[in-house]
Amino acid sequence: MATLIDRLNVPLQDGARADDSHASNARGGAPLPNNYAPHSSKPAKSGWSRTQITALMETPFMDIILRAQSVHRDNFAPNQIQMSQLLSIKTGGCAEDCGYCNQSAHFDTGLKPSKLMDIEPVLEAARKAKAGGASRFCMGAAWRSPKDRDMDALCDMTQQVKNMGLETCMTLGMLSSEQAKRLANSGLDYYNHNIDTAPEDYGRIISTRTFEDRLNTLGRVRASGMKVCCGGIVGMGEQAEDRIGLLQVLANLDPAPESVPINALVPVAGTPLGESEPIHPIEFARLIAVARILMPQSYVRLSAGREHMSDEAQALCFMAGANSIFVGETLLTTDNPSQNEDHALFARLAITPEAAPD
Ligand code: SAM
Ligand code: DTB
Ligand code: SF4
Repeated sequence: MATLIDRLNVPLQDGARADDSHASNARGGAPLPNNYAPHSSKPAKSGWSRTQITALMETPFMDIILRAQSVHRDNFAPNQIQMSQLLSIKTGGCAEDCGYCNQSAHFDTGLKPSKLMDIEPVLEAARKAKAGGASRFCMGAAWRSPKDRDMDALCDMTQQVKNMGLETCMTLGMLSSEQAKRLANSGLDYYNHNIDTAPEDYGRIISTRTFEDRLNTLGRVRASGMKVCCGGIVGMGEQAEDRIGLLQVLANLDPAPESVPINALVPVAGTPLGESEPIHPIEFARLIAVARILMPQSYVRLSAGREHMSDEAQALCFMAGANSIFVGETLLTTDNPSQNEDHALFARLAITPEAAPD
């Protein structure tokens, strides 16, 4: 049986260096057109060592941002951002005790729990999301794992949202292989399942499941043929080494997740982590830059936390290679910038939303 470290694909020796030579190939000249080929043909690299990632995290800020922007331009249209919209299809009352989450039944946050939504209001929300410019619709449920009795409704939602011409994503907790296959067959493009923090830090945040539980579901999602959306949260009182550990696991998943949400904790009163020291915007942009360099072909999403970020901080994250955001006034249960604010920011930066793939 493979050990956890085998399955993480983490090299045990720092000598096994990934070839990242293309990353320092800075582009000069005119800005690239927005129809620039979205993905470079170069294979994604993995096998990043802790020493390498630490060196990137300690690189002077201007140097790391320039390098990340260069990697970004080698792989993506530089002035396009993918827009995803979330909907909480089942809110609160969750059996897990994730210390950051206001939807856990373990903490008193005043959130009103509700059961799984009927299909029609979900489709209505998806129509609005599409009209607002989102190309992906992400449905989230506050579950440890879905019940088999809910699978028909979830597959039906997926199929009908997909038929609207939107990319589909769900985040429902742990999945069995059978559940993953059913969702894949119904047209689910992405499954979101975050590892949240470094393996060494996991027990501080969550006690009701293990890091390995998370990796097992990610393996089942990958085996089902769906694309993997997997990231983490910072600003939870973690150490600098934990941020490195988080990035190392993400970058060494083989293949790397197609979508990597980097969340700044949205602190909620009543949760154990609600009083955590927020991450400094410069440190957040640095983390995005290193994620971009480690996972050149992945969409890196500037996820939760934009509500409390200045336009300048968000622009810095885009400069660092973030090329996806959540749009709409609500994430799952907490506030996100309004459509007007995002339109104004995009106009100021001459950024355009990326269209859904055909
Ligand atoms: N219950 C499922 C699960 O945990 O996978 C799906 C829903 S859960 C809310 C989805 C993700 O949202 C979590 O994995 C976590 O990374 C993120 N999240 C939850 N609360 C957050 C918060 N207050 N701030 C930032 N991210 C948060
Ligand atoms: C992800 O990484 N962030 C999103 C999505 N995946 C599911 C969720 C953010 C939740 C923020 C807290 C809330 O709104 O409830
Ligand atoms: Fe439940 Fe997901 Fe919140 Fe954890 S993050 S308490 S699993 S809804």
